[in-house]
Amino acid sequence: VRKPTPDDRFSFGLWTVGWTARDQFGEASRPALDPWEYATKLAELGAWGVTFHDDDVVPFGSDDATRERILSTFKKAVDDAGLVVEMVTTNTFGHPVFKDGALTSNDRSVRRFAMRKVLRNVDLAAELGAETFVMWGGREGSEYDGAKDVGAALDRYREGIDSVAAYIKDQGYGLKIALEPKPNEPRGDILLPTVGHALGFIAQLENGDIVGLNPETGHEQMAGLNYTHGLAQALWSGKLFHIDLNGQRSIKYDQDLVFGHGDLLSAFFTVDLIENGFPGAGTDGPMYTGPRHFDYKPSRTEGMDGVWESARANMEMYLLLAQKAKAYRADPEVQAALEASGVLELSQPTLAPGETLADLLADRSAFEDFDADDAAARDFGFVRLNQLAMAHLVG
Ligand code: 3MF
Ligand code: MG
Ligand code: MG
Ligand code: MG
Repeated sequence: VRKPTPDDRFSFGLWTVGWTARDQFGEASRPALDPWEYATKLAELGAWGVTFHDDDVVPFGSDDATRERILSTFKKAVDDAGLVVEMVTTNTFGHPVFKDGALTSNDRSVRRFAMRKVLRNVDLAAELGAETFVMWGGREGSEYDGAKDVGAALDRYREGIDSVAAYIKDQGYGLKIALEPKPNEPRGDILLPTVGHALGFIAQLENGDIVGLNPETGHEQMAGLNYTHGLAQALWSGKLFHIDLNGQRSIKYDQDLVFGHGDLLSAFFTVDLIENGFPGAGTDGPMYTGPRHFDYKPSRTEGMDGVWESARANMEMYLLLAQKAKAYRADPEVQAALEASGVLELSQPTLAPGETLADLLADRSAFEDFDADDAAARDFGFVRLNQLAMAHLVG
């Protein structure tokens, strides 16, 4: 497969390659480089963009002068490397002050501090020309059902997100907010655990027009859900603003494997959706137009060579799958199988153009004379269709 280029719009969180592999059970297994060193190396590998949490670049609690100095070094390195900062996010989970949450902490002073930390970072995102402001509420949640008034927490979450969105509008920034759902880890239960919960929440916002989603592969899969379906519903809702691609193998801790190194078949259909759109609508239908962003962790077993190799692997996996998904859609046998299986028929409205419910009620062929047993005898041919996908994938 060809080498990635900036036209592919691959981007990486600095915290991905920058993870020194300290975990719950052990110390770091790799050195920490300066943030700009990661950025420069990612550009060499063919990435187009980088993303970061405030604290990934400027250590928590730095004074203003230090912050300015670090940020100007960072900006220069990013510019020199020809990289785009497409997304900025705020760390509202690392410092112990956020141990019971940020925007939904039971402690009001913490909520006010969190709001200030986020707003300051919105200014930075706008200054750097980012398009998306991701908000992952990692500590918004609880371990004990009695420890959180979920109704009040959702009120405060709504207050927080609506305030940030209002600020973006008031300042005239061209930013959109993307909420990132996750079911658990680090909290026992995190608020807005899945794409569906987050979509329901966004519908309750006053400034929900600039609030959408940043679904992560592994997060949906940790909830036992189908990531591609989650992306599809977000896309259908006009809310797929950003994506965190990675790999997860079943319901367990957040593995953050290389994209495609988890559920490969699911990754194939993820890329098929992103690159080719809904089968019945194709590129005329809703399309994801944002960056191909990776949020993964180089495994703790890897040294720095392995870090760069794993970064490269994410992009290679995506390009390989994109190539295969294109061939899959272009294959006449696949098109015939899609036709035969009714996948394309599903795009046809159930009522005919101009047909009213009264017409349907009067249509005896739809009910009174409908032969349910005959219709039940249909063979949808989904297994054959899936086997064609498999053959393209592994062939
Ligand atoms: C945790 C995550 C986060 C978010 C990030 C927001 C540290 O599981 O996925 O990464 O992606 O905070 O962009
Ligand atoms: Mg993850
Ligand atoms: Mg994650
Ligand atoms: Mg993520």
